[in-house]
Amino acid sequence: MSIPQRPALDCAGRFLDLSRPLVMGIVNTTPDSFSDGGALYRNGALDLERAFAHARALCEEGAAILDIGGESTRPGANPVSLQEEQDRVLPLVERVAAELDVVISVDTSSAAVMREAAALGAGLINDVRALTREGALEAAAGTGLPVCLMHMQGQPDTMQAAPRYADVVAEVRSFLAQRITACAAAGIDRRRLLLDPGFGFGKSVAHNFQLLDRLPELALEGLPLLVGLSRKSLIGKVLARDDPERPAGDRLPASLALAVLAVERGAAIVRAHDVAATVDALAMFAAMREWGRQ
Ligand code: YH5
Repeated sequence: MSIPQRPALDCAGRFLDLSRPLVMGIVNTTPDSFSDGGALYRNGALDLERAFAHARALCEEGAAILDIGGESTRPGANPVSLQEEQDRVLPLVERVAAELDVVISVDTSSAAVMREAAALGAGLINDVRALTREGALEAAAGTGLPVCLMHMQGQPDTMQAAPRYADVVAEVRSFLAQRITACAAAGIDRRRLLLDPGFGFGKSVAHNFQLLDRLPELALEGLPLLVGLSRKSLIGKVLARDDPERPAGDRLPASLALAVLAVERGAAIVRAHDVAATVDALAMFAAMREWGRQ
């Protein structure tokens, strides 16, 4: 039996074949980043050379997409000014577009950053606020780029305080459905959309695992799913339950397990810090799909 083929996703002239799971490598340019912890900074300023070297390394490890972001959205993070976000993100987008053969995703909620990054060569918009900020729908529509719509309950500074849902899967589905409708009204073709449940964004451990287990229900209208589970707090919480001594930094094996569980449930793109290891893990899934069922 043949599986219906999805047409490749046009990311500003570079095409993503979503018939096999792809890895989106994280390039975080914020100084307070949880895991890449300001490693791209020197004397308090973003070092463009270091950031570019990191981007190039992730490409060489097999990332199909690089997600470049300048706003910290981890739990408890403080808001960033537009100027600061532009200064962090735009020079790196320009440099990567000029020198690397990769789709650039810009991780932003700002209409101005969307427009400017697209003009410099970005191929995808990744908005954790699903184009709800002022002008974002219009800006994203104008770029012609694909857009990842993510669910979040609350705002980053307070979202993990007391996440509450009657039915987390139903609520995430209903939010995403509403954003698909808003995109359609703004002239964004459905075929340009990716959906993301937003693991860790206003969710308890139980909420996150319900969403993961029932991931297939989130693929509204058959749209491709993107997931971000790499190194997130839910891993630290689950592991701490079995072993309180376990250092929080040691999250790679668990991140790989979650990546495989997600693609097995239909995720098309996995957002990850550890690109080489994630590519290897997902290659086993692809091999099973290729050779397993004859
Ligand atoms: C996502 O899931 N996540 S930024 C806290 C951590 C580790 C990692 C406490 N942007 C997503 O990666 N975009 C982020 O440890 C995202 N989906 C999409 N589409 C948060 C992050 C992180 C937070």
